[in-house]
Amino acid sequence: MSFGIRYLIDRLFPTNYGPRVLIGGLDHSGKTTLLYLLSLGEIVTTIPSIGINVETVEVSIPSGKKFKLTGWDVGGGCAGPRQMRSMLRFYTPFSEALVWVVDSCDKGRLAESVQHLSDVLSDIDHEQKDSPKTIPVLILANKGDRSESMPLDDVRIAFSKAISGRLAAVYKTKAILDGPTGLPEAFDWLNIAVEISKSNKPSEPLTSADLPNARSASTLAQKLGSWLHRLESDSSPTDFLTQFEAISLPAWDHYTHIRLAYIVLTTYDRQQGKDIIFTGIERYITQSPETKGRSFHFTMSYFWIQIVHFGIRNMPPPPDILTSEAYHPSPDDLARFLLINPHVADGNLWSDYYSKDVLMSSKAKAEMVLPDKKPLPSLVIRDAIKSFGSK
Ligand SMILES: Nc1nc2c(ncn2[C@@H]2O[C@H](COP(=O)(O)OP(=O)(O)OP(=O)(O)O)[C@@H](O)[C@H]2O)c(=O)[nH]1
Ligand SMILES: [Mg+2]
Repeated sequence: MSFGIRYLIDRLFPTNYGPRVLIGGLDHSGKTTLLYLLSLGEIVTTIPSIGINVETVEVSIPSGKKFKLTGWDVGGGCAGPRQMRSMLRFYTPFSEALVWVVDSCDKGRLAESVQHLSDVLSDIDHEQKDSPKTIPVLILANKGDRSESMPLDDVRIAFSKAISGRLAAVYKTKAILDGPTGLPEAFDWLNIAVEISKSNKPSEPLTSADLPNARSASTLAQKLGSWLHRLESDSSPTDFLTQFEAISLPAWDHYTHIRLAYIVLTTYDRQQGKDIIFTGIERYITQSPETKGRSFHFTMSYFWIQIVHFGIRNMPPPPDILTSEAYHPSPDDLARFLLINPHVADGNLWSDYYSKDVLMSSKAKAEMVLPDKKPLPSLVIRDAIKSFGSK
């Protein structure tokens, strides 16, 4: 079986549920809050997003219509701007629009936000150098409810050069419940802009050859692409577990560890899954000739189990499933998991949480040691949504 990433994304996130809209912007600008305000009509308590929050939402626009879209909120908090830029670059060819969220109260970071958007747009131009620049860009000057927010014109002026010559607009928004949010007007514009841009889009579907190439793409985007390709021809989850049991997996690398954690944690509950992974990895390392010289690392294994566990919890149900309660990602859903949690392909993700000295200590190898840089995630946004019980 061979198919391009475009085909995969079209299958897993079909556009008959509305255009795919990427939501970017600096950390803490309000991307996740806005996405869930559109999705639930509620203000949820957010945490800095690690991966990507994907929700299909319907925005009531002033023309009386509903604009249905799938929002891809690319977290800027934990992965950092460099990763976010690479992720936006990876997903843009499959998206119909870019929403850029700005904290209009943070004058000190306005120039950074402008620079970051300019970088993202120049990446997009580079990726699409043979086709017109048609992706609409909606800039949301967010947090407009606060008295210290900058006037809309200041934000417009700051971004004017970055968006010059593009299909772009700047709107003021606020994630508040008592009063207008500015979102219907902003998305009314986006709805029209997407229609306009469609008429200019190349109609040829992209193939795997359209993936960012090895030289130009950043490491994380490259890895994600290569993992998705590898998965196409990989064994079934059942065969994979049999090979794991028989100490005969074709490789013992980061991809294999993540696939193992994903398959086991979607097959068994977390506690049972954790025990199976711990015991299995220790046995594998002791018995396999491929893992000679390696030793079992307790904290590292625990760290990845946690990250995969949270990634699974953060997976939205496919749009044709109405209640999130009924959705349990299956062991076959790894491609979907990876597209929403690309950060798991970053083998150095642990360094956001642990210093090298702490993680590589003999204590951390032998037993669970807590992170010294920042705590492991303890809640994902979808847990908060479930607590609303409104979906
Ligand atoms: N007053 C006010 N606060 C807001 C608004 N939008 C978001 N916030 C707050 O800003 C903080 C950050 O919001 P998030 O939605 O988590 O920001 P984010 O852009 O998703 O951040 P990362 O996931 O780190 O990239 C939260 O405390 C929100 O409650 C707004 O319009 N007004
Ligand atoms: Mg977020």
